[in-house]
Amino acid sequence: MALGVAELFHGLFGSAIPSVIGALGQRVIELVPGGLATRAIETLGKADIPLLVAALVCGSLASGALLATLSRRRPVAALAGVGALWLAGTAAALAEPSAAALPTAAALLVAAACGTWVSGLLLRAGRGEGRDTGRTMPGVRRREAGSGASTEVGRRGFVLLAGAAAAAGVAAAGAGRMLSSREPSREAARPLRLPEDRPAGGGARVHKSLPPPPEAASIEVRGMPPLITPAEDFYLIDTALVSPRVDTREWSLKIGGNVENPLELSYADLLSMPTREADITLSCVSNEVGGGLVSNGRWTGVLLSDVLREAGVDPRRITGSSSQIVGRSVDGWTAGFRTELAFDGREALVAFGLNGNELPLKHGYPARLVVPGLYGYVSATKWLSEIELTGWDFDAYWIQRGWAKEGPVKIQSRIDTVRDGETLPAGRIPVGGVAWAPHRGISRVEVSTDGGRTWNEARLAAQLDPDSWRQYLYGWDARPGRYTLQVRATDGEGRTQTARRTPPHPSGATGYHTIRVTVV
Ligand SMILES: Nc1nc2c(c(=O)[nH]1)N[C@H]1C(S)=C(S)[C@@H](COP(=O)(O)O)O[C@H]1N2
Ligand SMILES: [Mo]
Repeated sequence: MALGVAELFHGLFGSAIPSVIGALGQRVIELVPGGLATRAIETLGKADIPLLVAALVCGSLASGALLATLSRRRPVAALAGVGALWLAGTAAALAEPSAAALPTAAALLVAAACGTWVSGLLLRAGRGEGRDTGRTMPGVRRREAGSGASTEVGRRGFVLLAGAAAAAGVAAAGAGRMLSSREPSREAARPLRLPEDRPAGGGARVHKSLPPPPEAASIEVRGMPPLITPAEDFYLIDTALVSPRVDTREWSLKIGGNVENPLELSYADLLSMPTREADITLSCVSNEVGGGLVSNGRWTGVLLSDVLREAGVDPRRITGSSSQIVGRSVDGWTAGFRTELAFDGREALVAFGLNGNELPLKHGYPARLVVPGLYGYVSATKWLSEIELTGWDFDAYWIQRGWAKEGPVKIQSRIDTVRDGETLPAGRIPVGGVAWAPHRGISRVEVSTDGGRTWNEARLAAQLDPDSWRQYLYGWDARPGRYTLQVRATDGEGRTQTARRTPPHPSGATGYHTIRVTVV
């Protein structure tokens, strides 16, 4: 009941009164050691957050039950326990940057009071006070002298009351969730088409949009991932239990720290700058060899170097105290990389669009950073609120948790058209997939069908962009038997993937994607 009422308050008043479960979850995510957190992300995948929420709800219910049990003997201690729960919930909620202290504390007090009141009712019903005989609930001995009435009435009454209380609590929580998912920017949940490309406000707006990818850049074969990943299939990694909801009328992007001319751009300001589209493959450092934490997007945005120049950053005058670009999100997450990378010619973007639409909420609406060639954890700040130039000694979120300070994407390749453990009919088997070395491009992909003893040249699709992944295909004439398939790629600078297997921590996995198949 208390949780339900708390959720209802959150729904009614928005982020000023944060969701307690959400806030508790967020604190757990922050407090667990980095290694454990990433292990959880890797093993649980997208189930990690639902599981965390379920665990917190169960934990809360269990502590409620314990306190109710305690209250029959030691009501004062039980009340103190309720106070402690209230304090913990309030502390967790107040750690949310958006929380308003007094309303949050008061709302949670009301929630705790509701829960306590309902518990009191249930306990009295459970004892069957003043009505029935010795035993109303299994194991619960009534205090009053027996009157000989039916025990069933007490038990049924208790079950009814408990059911009603549970239903009311769930209804309150449900109403709260419904209310909070409506606000404030509905369109962000389902991204809109970006405005058509036209000069804004009479000014000469320069927009470089891309033609559709050439057909030669795609190989049509079953199991091949699309060249441009649809937004709804784009991999998803972040520490936000609930994606921050940003109202673009209130949002701004600050560019500060050690810059000549600190700036604050509104959403309209950002969109009125020269924009461009760029095809950039984004990948997560936690991706295992052969894993799915990599996608290719067609991003729309403003060059990060343009934004920095506006703020008076001169690439020839980068000093120790401006050697790192730190992106900070509305919810306080950070990522940082070397300032010179924004000026070395790569299309590092302050992106506000993905595949022709606004950024989806989960992928950073209204704006995020995308830097070709860098893993997301050092660069790709979603829900971007601030870009700060600072010294190299500042450690961003995942660096504090033990991941490598610099995160260049390691060259990787993956077999997609054939799966590990598959049984295939003899004949021509298309072995294909994607290879990526963002910003360096892919110059060669080879496939082995004998566990790496011999290698066969794969056919490459046209390179869409050196920042994008590249599709390959090898037509394998397979005879019956058991085979170990491997793939390896060479980047645009002639460097071939290493066979040495290393785990994702601390700087990205290496080794060849290896699968076993049976041909019959
Ligand atoms: N605000 C914020 N931005 C973030 C993260 C985050 O936790 N919070 N995670 C980063 C990581 S580790 C990766 S791999 C990419 C993933 O971006 P995507 O979810 O859009 O695929 O976002 C990056 N940006
Ligand atoms: Mo990541």
